[in-house]
Amino acid sequence: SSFGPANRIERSEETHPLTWRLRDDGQPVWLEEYQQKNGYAAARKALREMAAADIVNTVKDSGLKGRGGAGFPTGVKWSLMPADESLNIRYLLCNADEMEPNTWKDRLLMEQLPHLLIEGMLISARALKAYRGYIFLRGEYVDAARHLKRAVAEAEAAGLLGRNIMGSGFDFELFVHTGAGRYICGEETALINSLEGRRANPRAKPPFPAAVGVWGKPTCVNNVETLCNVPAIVGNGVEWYTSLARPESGDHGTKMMGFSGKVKNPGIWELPFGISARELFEDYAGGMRDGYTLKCWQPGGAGTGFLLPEHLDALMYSGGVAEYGTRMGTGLALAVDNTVNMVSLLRNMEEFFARESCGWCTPCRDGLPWSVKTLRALERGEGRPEDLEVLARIVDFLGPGKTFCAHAPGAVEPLGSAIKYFRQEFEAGVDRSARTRPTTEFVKA
Ligand code: L3W
Repeated sequence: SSFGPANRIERSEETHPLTWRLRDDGQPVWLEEYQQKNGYAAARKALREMAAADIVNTVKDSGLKGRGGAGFPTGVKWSLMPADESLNIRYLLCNADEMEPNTWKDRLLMEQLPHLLIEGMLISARALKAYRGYIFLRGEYVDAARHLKRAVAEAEAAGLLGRNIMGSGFDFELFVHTGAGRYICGEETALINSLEGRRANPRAKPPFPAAVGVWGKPTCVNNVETLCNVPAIVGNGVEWYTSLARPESGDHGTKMMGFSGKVKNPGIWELPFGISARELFEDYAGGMRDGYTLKCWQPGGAGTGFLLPEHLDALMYSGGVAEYGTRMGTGLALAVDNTVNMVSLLRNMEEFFARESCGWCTPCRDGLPWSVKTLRALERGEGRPEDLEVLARIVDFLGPGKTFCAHAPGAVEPLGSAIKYFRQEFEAGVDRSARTRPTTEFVKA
């Protein structure tokens, strides 16, 4: 189980809206147990007692923000769905293509609490007047697929999915769709293309999916963890929800946060927004294993920037991490230890990003392999004197706003920060006897 005994923390319904129903043995919570633990009570309230607009407003007031890495306000996204009821084909898509390196929070939720996601989708679908939903699941998540499919069947048999759910007159069909293992499918418009059976190239935005989504229809795409927040918000109310985060935090509710790398106790915990990264690292992850020291860390996935040990003062919420020049991302942090060479680490990361580029935009398609080639040369000690300048230009060329999607900006954020903090390690790979290449070679490549 992802939540091994070492990672067990006190959890209660009042403080842990996502994880309080987890079993200590790591086994999935099936329908009977989920209902014994108050499961589907929020859905009953939403379907029987609330108008769709009330649910949207409740989620808006809660301040819930997307948990996939970008943090866009969920209620705002929901209210962008067209109000015109005659457009009655609209879709709710759950983005469960979790493939961010070091990130496995959605996997844990789906494997162990499949009904929480189904309940979250049911309430959200009611709010959005979507009669059909898809969970677009990372292909490698075979246990999650098995558990979700069984849970969907349980829910259908119990009248919690399908026609006239709970006698409310609301119909909702839910499908589990497994992807074929591409990182880019997690980008929402690539996900839409893939679901339609097309190649997973991101589409230009706007139009946003709310206007033109899957099969051209209004579509809302939300991350697994985001949707899992909805039942508790609707069930327990906005006032309770907004009291969960630490007061200094600008984000509301709790977040699945974690640490991996050579820490004593790697794991994932549901924690209030606004705890410090130091608390996460020391109190939960237990600090570094004996014999290792912390060299640097990433707050939330491969696409977030590196920070130094002194930056552990950062508070884990979007504004708190932004103060240190990067993003909270998925909230699943990585500890890099003193034995790791940054050039090798970045070469490994950029190989991943280059391989996963869809190849549509030129800066991403050509820039990422070029960064890999340059990093490989530096790693061998055969770098050219101008290679740091080449990497700096790649970081600039692939930065925000220059490509259709966030893949390239995410790929160069760790590279730019690694060069900023560990420049000497990159410079050490330069062969000073090498001839300077003409700068035009970069442009031609
Ligand atoms: C309507 C507008 N909707 C934005 C919506 C947009 C999307 C959401 C976020 O990238 C990040 C990336 C990775 N009208 C809107 C609007 N929206 N403006 O808001 O959009 P955006 O463009 O800010 O980001 P994104 O393309 O969703 C996601 C980072 O996440 N990341 C990767 C995570 C990967 C996983 C995973 O594998 N599961 O979580 C980590 O940090 O770098 O920055 O819905 O439509 N004007």
